[in-house]
Amino acid sequence: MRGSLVSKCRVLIAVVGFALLSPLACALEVPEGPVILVVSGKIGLPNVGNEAHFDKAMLEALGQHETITRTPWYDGMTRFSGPLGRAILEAAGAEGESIRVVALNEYAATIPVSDFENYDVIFAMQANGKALRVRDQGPLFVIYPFDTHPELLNEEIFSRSVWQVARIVVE
Ligand SMILES: Nc1nc2c(c(=O)[nH]1)N[C@H]1C(S)=C(S)[C@@H](COP(=O)(O)O)O[C@H]1N2
Ligand SMILES: [Mo]
Repeated sequence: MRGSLVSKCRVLIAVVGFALLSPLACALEVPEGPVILVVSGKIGLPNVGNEAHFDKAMLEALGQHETITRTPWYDGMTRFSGPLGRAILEAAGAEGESIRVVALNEYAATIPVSDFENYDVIFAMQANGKALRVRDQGPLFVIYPFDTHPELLNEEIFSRSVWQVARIVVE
């Protein structure tokens, strides 16, 4: 079982009690299933070459955050779930100020890392309990909490709402 990769590594650090070992102990495990998301650029915790690769189970292990909101792309209230952007960045050891989020069709948007600190922005894997397939704008869709933060309802944030996300480059 994968369980929580982060908590396992925390326990190991606590037992070993040796801060120098922590980067080693926290390294991401290698994906077993199809790779859904590749994080590259300024990262400190790569698992495949100098990139951090995530399969579905690894993204699920980061914790699933629920955002219930209206969006310009779905009818009415929709319940999205997926890992928080900041959980992904933390797991990859991201060290940059902004990220370039690239879609399967090569559409890309730059998102300041501060968005992930100021808001619970998720990389949604599900909508209303159903996995987002590529034909439903999956496998990952950047979802901001629009209903609880109406200041997000603007064209700049819409342009950061990338669907069919495949890659993140930390800049
Ligand atoms: N993958 C992907 N995500 C994307 C886009 C795109 O072309 N491809 N367009 C962006 C832009 S510029 C906006 S304003 C919003 C809304 O796009 P829509 O009005 O075509 O639905 O989605 C964003 N996310
Ligand atoms: Mo746009």
